[in-house]
Amino acid sequence: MEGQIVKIQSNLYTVSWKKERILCVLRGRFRKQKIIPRVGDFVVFDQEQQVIEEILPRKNVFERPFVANIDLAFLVTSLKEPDFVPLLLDKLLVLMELNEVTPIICLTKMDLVSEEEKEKFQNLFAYYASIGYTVLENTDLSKIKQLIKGKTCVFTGQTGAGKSTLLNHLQPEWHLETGEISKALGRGRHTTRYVELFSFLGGKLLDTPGFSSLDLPHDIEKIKACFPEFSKISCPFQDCTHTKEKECKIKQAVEENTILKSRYFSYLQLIKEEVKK
Ligand SMILES: Nc1nc2c(ncn2[C@@H]2O[C@H](COP(=O)(O)OP(=O)(O)O)[C@@H](O)[C@H]2O)c(=O)[nH]1
Ligand SMILES: [Mg+2]
Ligand SMILES: [Zn+2]
Repeated sequence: MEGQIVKIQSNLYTVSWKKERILCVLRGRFRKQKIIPRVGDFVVFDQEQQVIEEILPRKNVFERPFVANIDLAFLVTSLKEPDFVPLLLDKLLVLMELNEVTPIICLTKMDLVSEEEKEKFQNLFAYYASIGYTVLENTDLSKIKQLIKGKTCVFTGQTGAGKSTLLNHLQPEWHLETGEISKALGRGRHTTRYVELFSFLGGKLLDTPGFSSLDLPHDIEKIKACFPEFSKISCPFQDCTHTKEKECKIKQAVEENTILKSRYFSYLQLIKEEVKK
């Protein structure tokens, strides 16, 4: 049988298979192979003996949270309260791009934005759409539900961005706490809770407050490759860092507003942090 690990508690592994959850242990040979099973791992298991026999190849792994095989990440992005921070979004996009996770930009609090700002945001996110990202609003519930089916998903974003509110709209019986007070409680709880995948609208949902930037790429070439708009413009220099080089076509595109300035700024921040390491 093939299933997916949805929960790990000391040496007990909960494997999800069809609609069942089967509590398993590991066979001894895993310890020799030095494979540490993670939540999200697809495994071959023996249903009768309740033993995991093999871990199947992974699509991706993250260190914090310690999980594998994430397909979709809903980047819950608030426009107001808290204000939109382009760098935060761009960092998450790079992280997902690098790990072959499909990011879905999910905007919240559009209703708090003035008409004038709304136009600004619409232009801004039209840019993200033009470079290949899916952009939705938290009111697009049916689209979000369609995307989730059959996928291992994560909802991530700043505290207060509206993650719990959105999850409650998607799955009203969950009654997740929202707002100021629950935030403080939530944080405390998360530090002690196990990572777990929940069955969710025909997919799986990872319950985690966020990703660590420890998982960001460790070289400039890799970061460059995570900015899809760069690949559309051929810079004359093969290993151009798009920073100090004269006649760099990327810098020129930023000047001409073909590349969004905030995106370029995020790129600079990311490579600067890389150089410091
Ligand atoms: N006006 C408005 N408020 C929202 C929206 N989404 C969430 N909120 C509010 O923002 C606050 C924080 O939301 P919550 O879901 O707890 O955020 P979380 O920390 O990301 O889980 C709550 O008071 C919600 O009612 C939205 O689209 N518009
Ligand atoms: Mg919450
Ligand atoms: Zn360049």
